[in-house]
Amino acid sequence: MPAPRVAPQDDPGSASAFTVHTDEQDRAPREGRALRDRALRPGRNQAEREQVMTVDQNALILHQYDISPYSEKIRGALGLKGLTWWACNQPSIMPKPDLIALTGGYRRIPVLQIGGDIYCDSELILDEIERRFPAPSIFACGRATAETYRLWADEKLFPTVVGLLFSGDWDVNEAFIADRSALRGRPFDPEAFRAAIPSLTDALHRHLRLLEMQLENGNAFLAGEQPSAADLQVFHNLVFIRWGKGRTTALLDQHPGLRAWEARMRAIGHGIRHDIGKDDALRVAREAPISAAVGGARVSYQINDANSSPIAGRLVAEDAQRVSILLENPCVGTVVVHLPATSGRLHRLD
Ligand SMILES: N[C@@H](CCC(=O)N[C@@H](CS)C(=O)NCC(=O)O)C(=O)O
Repeated sequence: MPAPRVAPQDDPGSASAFTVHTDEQDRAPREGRALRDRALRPGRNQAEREQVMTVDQNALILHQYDISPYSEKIRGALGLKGLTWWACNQPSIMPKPDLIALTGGYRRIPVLQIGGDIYCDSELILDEIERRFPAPSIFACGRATAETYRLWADEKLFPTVVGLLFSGDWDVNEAFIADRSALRGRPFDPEAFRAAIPSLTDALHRHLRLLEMQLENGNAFLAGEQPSAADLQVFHNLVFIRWGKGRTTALLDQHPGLRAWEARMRAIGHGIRHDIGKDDALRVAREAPISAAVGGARVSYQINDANSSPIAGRLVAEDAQRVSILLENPCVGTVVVHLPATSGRLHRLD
């Protein structure tokens, strides 16, 4: 595993001054806006948010968008650890030239940038945040418990929520449908979701009932008295439901046993959020010191998504969890992209 890049804190050349700005085009639904507002520290106002902030090579820059459930998972982890971070808003559909410049081809959200290290995928991001900021641990629940919740949430709960929301409980346009169809390699079809509403509704109630039962033992959180990755793996799905137009929220509200847990999760917040523009995030990458040795084997990594282009560069490190590839391009200089080992295939070109 490559050592994290740590720029000397007292090196003035490693810091850049940026104006912190908010996303003026507020397209998030009302609940999304409320969620984002909760990310602000109590007492902070627009004027304070627009003050000139210093973003250095150690800054946590989360490439995200506000109504992205997987970004919400990471925002919760940042909150749980009480971290300060910068949100760099990216488009929710292709093209995403600035993100692709950083990742070499990975187009999903969230992506965490720390200087010139680029971490793709929420699981890899959780691991890296835990490694760099071990206390309080988000894995007090145990890694196996966290992974079990992740598998269940990603494979059962999330597809059910997507089906219900995109059956007409969320505004989508043709461009979004075309983008998600290309990503999946099969039609993203609101009509098919509509036809499945009865079975999706049954499934959602079953899933939510399981969560209620888990909380019936009196624990404040899913795996005990402390919030952990088990909660983070699930909670963003309920937040996603509440961003919808109301029909799926009405189903969620039939499970009052979840309300107190939702309130406890919301109270964790998102840490201390600032905003950073895309050009400034790219500049942070360009100015970052290069920590990995240049000159590993030439490789390309093909992400499993249907329409992703191969990520080509030099292999820096590889283990069961991640593949790290050194990339070079004029927009970002030299960066190391860390990809989940199980989300694609590595090809050696030499
Ligand atoms: N396995 C990925 C899934 C991430 C994901 O699918 N994110 C959604 C947004 S919440 C996405 O990227 N959708 C396509 C897009 O935004 O371009 C992770 O855990 O990070």
